[in-house]
Amino acid sequence: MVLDDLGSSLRGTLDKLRGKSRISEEDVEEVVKEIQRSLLSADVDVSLVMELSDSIKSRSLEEEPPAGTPARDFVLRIVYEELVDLIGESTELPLEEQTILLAGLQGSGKTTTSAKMAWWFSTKGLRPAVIQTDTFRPGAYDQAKEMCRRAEVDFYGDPDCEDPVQIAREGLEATSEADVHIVDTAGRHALEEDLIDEIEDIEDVVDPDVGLLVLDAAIGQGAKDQAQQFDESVGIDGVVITKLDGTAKGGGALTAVDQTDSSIAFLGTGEEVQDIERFEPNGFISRLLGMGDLAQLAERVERAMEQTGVEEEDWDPEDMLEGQFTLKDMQKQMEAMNNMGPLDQVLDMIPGFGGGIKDQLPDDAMDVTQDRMRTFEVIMDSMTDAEMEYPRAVGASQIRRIARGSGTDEESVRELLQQYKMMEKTLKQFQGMGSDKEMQRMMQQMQQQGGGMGGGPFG
Ligand SMILES: Nc1nc2c(ncn2[C@@H]2O[C@H](COP(=O)(O)OP(=O)(O)O)[C@@H](O)[C@H]2O)c(=O)[nH]1
Ligand SMILES: [Mg+2]
Repeated sequence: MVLDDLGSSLRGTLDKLRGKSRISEEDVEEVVKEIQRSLLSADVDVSLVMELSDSIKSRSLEEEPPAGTPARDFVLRIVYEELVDLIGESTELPLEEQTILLAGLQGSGKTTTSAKMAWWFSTKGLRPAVIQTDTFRPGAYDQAKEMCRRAEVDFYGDPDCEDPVQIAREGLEATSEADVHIVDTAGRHALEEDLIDEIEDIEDVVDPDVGLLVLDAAIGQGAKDQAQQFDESVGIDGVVITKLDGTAKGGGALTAVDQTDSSIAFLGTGEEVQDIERFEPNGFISRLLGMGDLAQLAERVERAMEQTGVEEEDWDPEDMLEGQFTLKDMQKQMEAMNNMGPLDQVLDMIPGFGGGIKDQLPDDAMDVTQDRMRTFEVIMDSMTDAEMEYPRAVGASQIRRIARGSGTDEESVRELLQQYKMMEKTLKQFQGMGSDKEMQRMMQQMQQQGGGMGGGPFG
């Protein structure tokens, strides 16, 4: 995750302010130094880092914290606002007819992004089409076609044609019924003249409304030159940062955005067509600082529910809170969780759960959880309706039968029943989710003060 390091080191430093009501110059110095260190090691441009840390410092010392605000919350809020300010608004993309041209070096993620974006527009009720003009890389046609098949969106390409400009022209005609045209282009290993010529020619024919530059999060300082060059030749309205699920630092991409006066449109977080997020500065920075991202979480939950086919009337979370929690509920919940994507990404979106707590989990804790969920699913498939409804009545002979039927062992079945009991008990104890009271309180405060993090399912 971008600047992941910043999130955890900053939390560490800020924790030292816990319990203090006033901050000394020394405290501020320490926090600022930590921010500088993290940003620089994440490849963010030096002058940008200085600018940012200067304003955090002067604001922390000069501004008067609102009455009753602990020092830690006050500084965290300033850091949050300054980071949001640095990153700026997300690229404007009205939900209407438009043509989008994607540019970028080879391997940056253009083809993947074009299918992902098409999928994203289709979830907004528009009809997108991807036009593949890459005649340079062997296999580009098949790759794009396959991804568009998975995204269930219109696709145009011509493996027998060697002229990208002709493909672009014919593609626009062939997909005239679509609302949103996404034109994928070829890349090269480096910025070369023929790449620039080719993309300028395509641009002439396509006449895009929006030009997006696709940047791999792993790109360092080189991002700046690339962004400027593409900006001069086709005009860059926004940037897509890909591969944020990896270990890349992303600071180069942020620098590029700042220095070309563009903005971020989308984030790529995986290899599947659904692994895309519309960039939202508030949520992004909240997640970065370990404060969760309720808006994004709500969207994922909604999507997962749709995919799981869970209708609100047959699965009411309120019911669960009233103690009628059965194994069927747990099964649906697990299924929905699976559809939400990797657990560690989801946890980052829950206030008080990302960062802080997650940092303390062993690295493989998430995998184990996902493995266990798969085993549980197999076991539940072997249980009868009555057993699912009244798991507490399942006895030793039934456990034996279920273990045999599911090809697992009795130990795993017992584990499942244990897990169920734990969840049931927890649900009875808590009215709602998010146990970190302090975080909740802070989120509320930020919302009241216009932090704009939106409400969520647990709000
Ligand atoms: N993990 C991950 N891989 C990605 C992401 N976006 C693209 N990729 C992978 O990066 C590689 C290059 O992507 P591709 O779309 O072919 O790049 P292009 O050459 O710019 O069209 C492929 O293996 C993709 O699966 C992402 O957000 N996360
Ligand atoms: Mg490609």
